[in-house]
Amino acid sequence: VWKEAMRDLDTDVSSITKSFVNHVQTSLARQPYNLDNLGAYQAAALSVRDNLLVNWNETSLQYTRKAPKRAYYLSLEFLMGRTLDNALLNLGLKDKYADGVEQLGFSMEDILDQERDAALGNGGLGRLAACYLDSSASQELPVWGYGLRYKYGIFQQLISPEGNQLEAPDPWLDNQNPWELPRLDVAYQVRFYGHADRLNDGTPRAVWAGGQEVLAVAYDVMIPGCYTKTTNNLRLWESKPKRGFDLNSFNAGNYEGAVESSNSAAAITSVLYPNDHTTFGKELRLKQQYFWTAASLADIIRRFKNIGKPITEFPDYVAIQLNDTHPTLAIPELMRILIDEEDQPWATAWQIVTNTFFYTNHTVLPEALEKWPVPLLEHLLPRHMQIIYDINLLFLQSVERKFPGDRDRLGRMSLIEEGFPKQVRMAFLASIGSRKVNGVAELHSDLVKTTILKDFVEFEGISKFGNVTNGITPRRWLDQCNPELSALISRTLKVDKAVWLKELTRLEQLLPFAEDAAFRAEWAAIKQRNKERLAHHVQVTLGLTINTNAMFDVQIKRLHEYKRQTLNILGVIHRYLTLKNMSAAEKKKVNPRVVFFAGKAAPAYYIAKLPSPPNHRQTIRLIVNVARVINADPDTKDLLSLYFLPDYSVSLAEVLIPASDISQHISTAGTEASGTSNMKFCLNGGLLLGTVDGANIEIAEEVGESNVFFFGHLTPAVEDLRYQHTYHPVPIEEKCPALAHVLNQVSAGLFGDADVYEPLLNTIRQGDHYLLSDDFDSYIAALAMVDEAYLDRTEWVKKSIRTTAKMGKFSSDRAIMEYAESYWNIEPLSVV
Ligand code: 26W
Repeated sequence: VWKEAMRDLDTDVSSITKSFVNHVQTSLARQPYNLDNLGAYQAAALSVRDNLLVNWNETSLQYTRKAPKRAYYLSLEFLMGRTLDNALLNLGLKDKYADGVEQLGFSMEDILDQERDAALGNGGLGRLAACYLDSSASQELPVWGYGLRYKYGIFQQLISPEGNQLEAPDPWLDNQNPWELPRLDVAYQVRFYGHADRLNDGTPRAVWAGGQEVLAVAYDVMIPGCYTKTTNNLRLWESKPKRGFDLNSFNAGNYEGAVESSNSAAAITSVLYPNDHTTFGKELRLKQQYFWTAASLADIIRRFKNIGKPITEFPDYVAIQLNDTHPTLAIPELMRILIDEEDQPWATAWQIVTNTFFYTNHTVLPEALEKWPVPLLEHLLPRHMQIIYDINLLFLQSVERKFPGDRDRLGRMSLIEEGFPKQVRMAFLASIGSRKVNGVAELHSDLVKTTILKDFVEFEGISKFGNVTNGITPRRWLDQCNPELSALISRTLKVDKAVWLKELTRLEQLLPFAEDAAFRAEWAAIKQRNKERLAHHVQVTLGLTINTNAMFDVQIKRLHEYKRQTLNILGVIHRYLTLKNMSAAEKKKVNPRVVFFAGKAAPAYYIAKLPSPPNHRQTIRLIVNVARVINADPDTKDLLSLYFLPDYSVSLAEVLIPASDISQHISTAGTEASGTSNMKFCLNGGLLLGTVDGANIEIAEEVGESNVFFFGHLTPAVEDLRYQHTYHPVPIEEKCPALAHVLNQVSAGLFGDADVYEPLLNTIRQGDHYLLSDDFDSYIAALAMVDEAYLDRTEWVKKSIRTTAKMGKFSSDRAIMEYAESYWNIEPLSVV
């Protein structure tokens, strides 16, 4: 009876409508006649979820039966975006569902638009984790993600009329989340505070007791692979008080106190920290990190123990990837479990640990390198602090043996940084506790090896340190966001998308079609329709009318000084001033340009607590006010307009990226570890204007330098230039008159609010850490080359086609297979 009842779900259109209506009537308890789009979305999602669950169960069963080595991706951020469209496409059911809902009187597009983004991440690091989950499932790899189920994701950004960023909470769970399964039966206790007492019985054991215990409860999110049954799991932890409230206080009549403790437990997973590239040192953030790593490890160990192998074989069955240093506490936590609970000798435990973990670094910016104050760690996690001290002692002894008497080196390499207070250097702990360490693009990995981890390379040998260039999933970032281009590619390659979406280097076969005029016309027409789709979106959401005959020039990413949105806006002002001085005849030769910005800046309440608050909030304000002036100027507005689109998100990126002619990736050389949106634009046939930085370099290697627009100083020059700025400053009027003129116009109040911008402008006039004054002239020259190239539209479209054709390398399938083969040593497992 079971067998008969358990056959796969039916996926013909009539079964789909039946399942939809069934969910409307039962799961949602609603009447078909008053069902709105939101209800329809929920019913469609629940129906699709039924399909995912069947595959998800089957996948889990296979993993349990075959007990392959598995990998776990620990990330404090998963920037998933919307799920319904992606799930439909990966299941190959989009057309049928579109048919089904239409028969019921709904439009697929409207239904998809009801979904809120799952925005449990800040930017690049979180979206990379989401792409890697998609690729793991699509490549049939036994990989699970572990993260936190934040009640509030990244804040919603509003822009006030004056151009100030305002932040509002992101209550993404308010409408219920059909994509998660609460697993109230999967729960672990996590301890904080208390005291740790060494047993001193000849073993390294200690007992950690007292303090506060919090419950971690699992929520599972299904991760469907593309055209495969494999459906992996993303397990997110929610914090809960161990008891509903504190019984002692309750009995003593202290009702408020009783609820307070329950609030403090729930607070752990209440909100995603909106910090990107800046450490904050907040106790609650450290609590999040430990809560999540402890629950994840407990879960992984429990699963391993079910196989019935001795604990020494742990690394033969488990690989754990640390996504940046955020989960580094997993290293002392696994040591604690092995020593205090499994009674292993120190050396055995350390052997297991250093064969289990892998660490990816995502940035070399000093302000982003995590350090935790020793007193805070001692208070919150006393046993872990002991273990970190022990690791450090043994480690420094081995350094001393290799480099006798080199005290400077010991100081540099110590896990503990001297100072008031002392701090634990998490990147060092992650490095020595891992089997391998990698950066995320060739240049960045070289910088990791020659700067922040130089001493560690000298000590442990170069072979431990590698590179895995980032990738993006072509499912979301081409097939889903640009369906017309996807269809054109399938028609042209004469192969189903199921094939090329999983073997992206096949795009190379598009190259000869760059010479085919009919193909170029189709290619260009699709870009044009994507521009109109974006214009329509902006019209509907913001009430603004955009000139779709213009070149679309896009910079979308977190606001940060090193990403140099300021360089871009100053370039726009330069263009505006140049246009203002042009004769009517000269203007005739100019191609119209629309410049788009989007991105969130770190919130004010958070910035205010930093030692030297960065100015990117002023950059937003400048962009908005420049837009106000330029877009209203009858002399220029047909040739240049500017938009700051509020509340950048994965979903907004899906509309912006396919519409771009040129996108900007203009970080100071050596500062952007990789960048991944650069890959997304190029995959969609947008050309790249950028510095010789991060993955831009490898993109140019693939597509050819003639198809990208490079400018600016190179990484080796940066240090010297900064030295010049500090010790031999040259007034900006002398060094870069064009830039000086632009700055002076802003200071003079051309865009209002003159004094508001002074601090921002002064960072360029004095110090200029990110070298805007060094790169401005070559930036303007590169922009002119873009203009020039765009005038020859045939050649431009050829470049666009060639760019897409050569993007195969940047599929996250390639990247995840590199991790699987060269790092984790895991293999694909087919679920049939
Ligand atoms: C603790 C404060 C903090 C928070 C987040 C420091 C650093 C981070 C992240 C590691 C920042 C980040 O997202 N880095 C980006 O990672 C992407 C994926 O590898 C790269 O493509 C980007 O270049 C890099 O900036």
